[in-house]
Amino acid sequence: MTLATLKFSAETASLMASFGVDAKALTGGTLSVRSPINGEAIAAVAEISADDTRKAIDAAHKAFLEWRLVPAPQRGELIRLLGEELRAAKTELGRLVSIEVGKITSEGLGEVQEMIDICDFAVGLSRQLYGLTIATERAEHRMMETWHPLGVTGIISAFNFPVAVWSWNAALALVCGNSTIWKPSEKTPLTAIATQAIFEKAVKRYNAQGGKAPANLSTLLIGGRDIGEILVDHPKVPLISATGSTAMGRAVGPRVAARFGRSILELGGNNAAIVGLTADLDLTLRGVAFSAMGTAGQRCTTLRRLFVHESVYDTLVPRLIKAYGSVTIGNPLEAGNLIGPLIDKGSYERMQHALEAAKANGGKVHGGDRVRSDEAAEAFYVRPALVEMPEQCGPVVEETFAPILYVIKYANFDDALALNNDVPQGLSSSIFTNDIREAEAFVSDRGSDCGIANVNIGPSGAEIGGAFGGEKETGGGRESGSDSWKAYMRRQTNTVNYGRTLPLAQGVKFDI
Ligand code: UN1
Repeated sequence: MTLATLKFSAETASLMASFGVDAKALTGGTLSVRSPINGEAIAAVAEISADDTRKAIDAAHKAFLEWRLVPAPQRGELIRLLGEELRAAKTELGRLVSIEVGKITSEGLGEVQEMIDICDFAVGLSRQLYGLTIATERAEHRMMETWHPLGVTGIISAFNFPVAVWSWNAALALVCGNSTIWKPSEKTPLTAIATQAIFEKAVKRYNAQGGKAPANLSTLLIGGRDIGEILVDHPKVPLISATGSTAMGRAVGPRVAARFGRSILELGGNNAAIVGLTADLDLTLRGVAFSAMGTAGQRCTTLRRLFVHESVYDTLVPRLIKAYGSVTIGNPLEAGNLIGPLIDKGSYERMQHALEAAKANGGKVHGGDRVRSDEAAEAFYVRPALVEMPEQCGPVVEETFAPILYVIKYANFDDALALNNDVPQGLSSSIFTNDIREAEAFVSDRGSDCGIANVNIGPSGAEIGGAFGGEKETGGGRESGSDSWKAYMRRQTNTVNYGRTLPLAQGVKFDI
C-alpha cells in the first residue's frame, strides 16, 4: 500500500468519537490539521479568540479558588480516575498520536503510557506533599514549612510529545491544588482535544462519586502565538510551564519574569554521548540507534552528537553507517517501520540546510536524503543522516530538530567531556563505557553539565520518576518526577509560639 492510498480522515473522526468528541468539532474551523504520514488534511478545528481566552483565564482562576479547598488526597482521586480513563483509551489515543505526529505505533502507545505513569506518580504524591519541621532557637515555638496551591498553571506544549508533556504538568499541578490552562502546538490540536475530552470523562466520574471538581479545572486553548502571549502576560497565571524551542523560551521567560511570574522552561537540547575505549559496542550500537534515529530525531532528548574514542571508531562507525543505511522508513503505523515522517516541510528544509552547513564545515554526510516523495508529495520522510565531522563546529553546536547525528573522533576522555559541555544547551547526555573511572567522572561535579547524564544508555527515553529538564539554554526547569512538584506550589514558613512569653530571634530585646 502506498502512502497516497492511505486515508485518515474517517478514522480520525471515529477515534475522536471514541473519546466523546463531537464530529462538529473537526470541521469548519480555521486551523487545518494534516497527518504528516501522507500530508492529508484530516480536520479543521476552531480557534479561540483573544476575548474568550481572557474569559477562560478568569474562569480557570475561579476554579482554582474552589479546587484548592479540596484535600490533596481527594484531588489525587481525580488523577487516579484520569489514569484509568487513559488506560481505557490507550490504544485509540496512541493511534491518534501516530496519525497526528507520525510516531511509530509503539512510540504513540509509549507516549500514552508516559501519561498513565505520571498519573500513578501524582496519585502517590497527593499524600506526600511534605513540608519540613525545622528546629527553632526559641523555647516553646515550632517552626515548619507548608506547601500551598499556587494558582492557574499555564501549560504550553510542543508537537513532538503532544500529550505526555501536558500530563507531566497537569497531573502534578492538579494534585497540588492548581487549575490548568493549556495551549498546545498548532500542529497537534486533535490529540489535545482528545485528551481534554478524556479528562472531562474523569471529572464526570469523580463528581458522580461525590467529588468536588469545579467547572473549568482544565481548559484547552486552541490558537496561535497571540493566544499563548495572553497566557504568558496574564497576572492571574502565576506559573507558566513552557516546552519548545530555545527561541520560544527566550520570548516567554523574560515576559513572565517581568510580571514576577514563575516559569518552568524545557527548551532545546543538543544531547551527546561519549563512547569510551572499553564500551560494549553491541549495546552502544543499539543505544545510539534508538536515541539518534528514534522518533525521527524529533525528541528534545534525541542524541545529536557522538564522540567516539579513536581506538573503537573504525569498528563502531562503519556498523552505525550500515544501520543507518538499512533502517526501515515509512508509514509509522505499519509494523516493521522504525522511522516515520518529519512533522512538516519546514522541518525537512531545516534538516537539509544543516546538512549543507555540515558539508561546508568539512563533514562527510551519510544518508539524509528524502525518501518516498513519489508516494506523497506533502509527506516528508528522510533517511536519517550520520555525519562524520572533523571537529565540533557550525551546525553541530545548534539543535536541528531532525535525525542528524554528528560523529567526532577523540583521543582523550577529558577532551570528550569538554566537548560534551561545550554547547549552549544542557538537557541530556550519556556515556558508553565499562571503565568505572570514566563513568563516575561523567556523573560527577566535574562531569556532564546537563540535567540528565546516563551511563550505558542513550540520552533519550527518560522515565517519569526522575526530574526532567536541563541547564543553560535548555531553560533550567524541571518537570515530572522527584520533587519537581514544588515548582507548582508556594512555600510558606510558619513559626508558632505556644508559650506565654515572646522571645525574639537573634536575642533581640524590645521590652515595652
Ligand atoms: C520531549 O522531547 O519534549 O525522555 C520530551 C524522553 C521522553 C520525553 C521527551 N520521556 O525522551
